[in-house]
Amino acid sequence: MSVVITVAPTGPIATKSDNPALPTSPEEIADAVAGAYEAGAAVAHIHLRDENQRPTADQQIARRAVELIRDRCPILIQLSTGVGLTVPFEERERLVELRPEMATLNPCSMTFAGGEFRNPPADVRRLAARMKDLGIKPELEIYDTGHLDECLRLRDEGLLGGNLQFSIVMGVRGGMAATPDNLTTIVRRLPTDAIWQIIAIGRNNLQLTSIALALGGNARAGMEDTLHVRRGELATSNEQLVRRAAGLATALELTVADVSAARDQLGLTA
Ligand code: KMH
Ligand code: ZN
Repeated sequence: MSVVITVAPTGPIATKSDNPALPTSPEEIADAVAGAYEAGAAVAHIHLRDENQRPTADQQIARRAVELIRDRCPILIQLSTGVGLTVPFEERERLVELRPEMATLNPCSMTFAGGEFRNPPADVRRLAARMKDLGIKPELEIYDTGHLDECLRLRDEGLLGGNLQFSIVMGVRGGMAATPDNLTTIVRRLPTDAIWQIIAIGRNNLQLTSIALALGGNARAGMEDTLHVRRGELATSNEQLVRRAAGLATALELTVADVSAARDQLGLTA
């Protein structure tokens, strides 16, 4: 099976003062995604920002970004319904009405860096049901072992179907630390037909991504997860970070999935 690389070009937290190459406008995001697609990304995980770089679920901004990306390349679009810590769930969930191929589903509330990431059980269930109605593939973001159990509960309640797709998120303050031990513990507990990728935030990004690839996982790359291409050196583009992840896969003699292979692996209908 080939490795699906997801580019996460923006995220909800960093600003251009952290890295001037961070794309924040719909035009910059579409440019970054097109470059990442050329470098091997098959999926784009998208957060939007307003004109002050604040995270937003504004439908017009989101629609513009989606249209610009679709004009540039055939990459699969995964909208973040996490959006940002300050945006109410009721605004976040409306992003799925734009009918992306995929969208994130965060199963549990948690401390997130210095803030609170609110995902109340009833809201999560409403969003999961809507995504199921619309045929949007959920990207299940699990930051701890209990989050996996909650996803399995959602599946047992009939709110998730098909082969589940997990993002194992490590290195967020409030979630599990980015260690090999935590990664293997979670991977061992996944359903046998699950698809998974590593999201390794911060300084252990490269090491944990390498381990995940060797264990059979997919990879995420981009400035949402790390602003640096190596210690002390800021990344100059998302494309550069995707090339780095593709290079890791190639060094491990793994094939990088194109969009059609990614569709097959993720169980998306054409
Ligand atoms: N918005 C962050 C708090 C997602 O994309 O769904 C978490 C996040 C998850 O980025
Ligand atoms: Zn995100």
